[in-house]
Amino acid sequence: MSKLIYILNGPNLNLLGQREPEIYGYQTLDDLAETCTRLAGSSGFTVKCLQSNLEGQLIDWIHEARQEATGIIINPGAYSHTSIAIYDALKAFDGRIIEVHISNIHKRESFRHHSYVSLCADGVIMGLGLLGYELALESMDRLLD
Ligand code: CA2
Repeated sequence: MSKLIYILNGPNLNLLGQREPEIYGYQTLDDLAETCTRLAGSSGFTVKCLQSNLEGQLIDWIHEARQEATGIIINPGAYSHTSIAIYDALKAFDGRIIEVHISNIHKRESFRHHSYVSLCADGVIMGLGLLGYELALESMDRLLD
């Protein structure tokens, strides 16, 4: 059976490629989904790429992943820094979790330096742009071997 990985993106990441390219680059969320789907296919994975601006929706998908997925790659956006609810939901997930940030959150404002999600992630990749998601998928492949 093919391993299913959820790739979850949080608030404002639907704007990728439309604003602030100096921080977030020129690629869109659709480009990202296409790259991840292709990369996953060559490793024998299936990916489900989802984005929401709503905290509750992200939590519902994490609960859904408990039944369906072997791993979660998540960029919780600004909820990384605020959401104990997303942290609690991820703690109830038994598979592997990799947190991705497009920017290096430690090089930015101090309110971005702490992430609740990092407390339950197996690994954190940041500052490498959208390449971070590709590296997360490769790492997931190795972690789930
Ligand atoms: O670096 C990251 O990936 C972040 O998770 C992005 C979040 C930010 O709040 C985190 O501190 C770090 C913001 C996402 C906003 O995405 C945009 C993309 C394009 C244009 C405008 C916003």
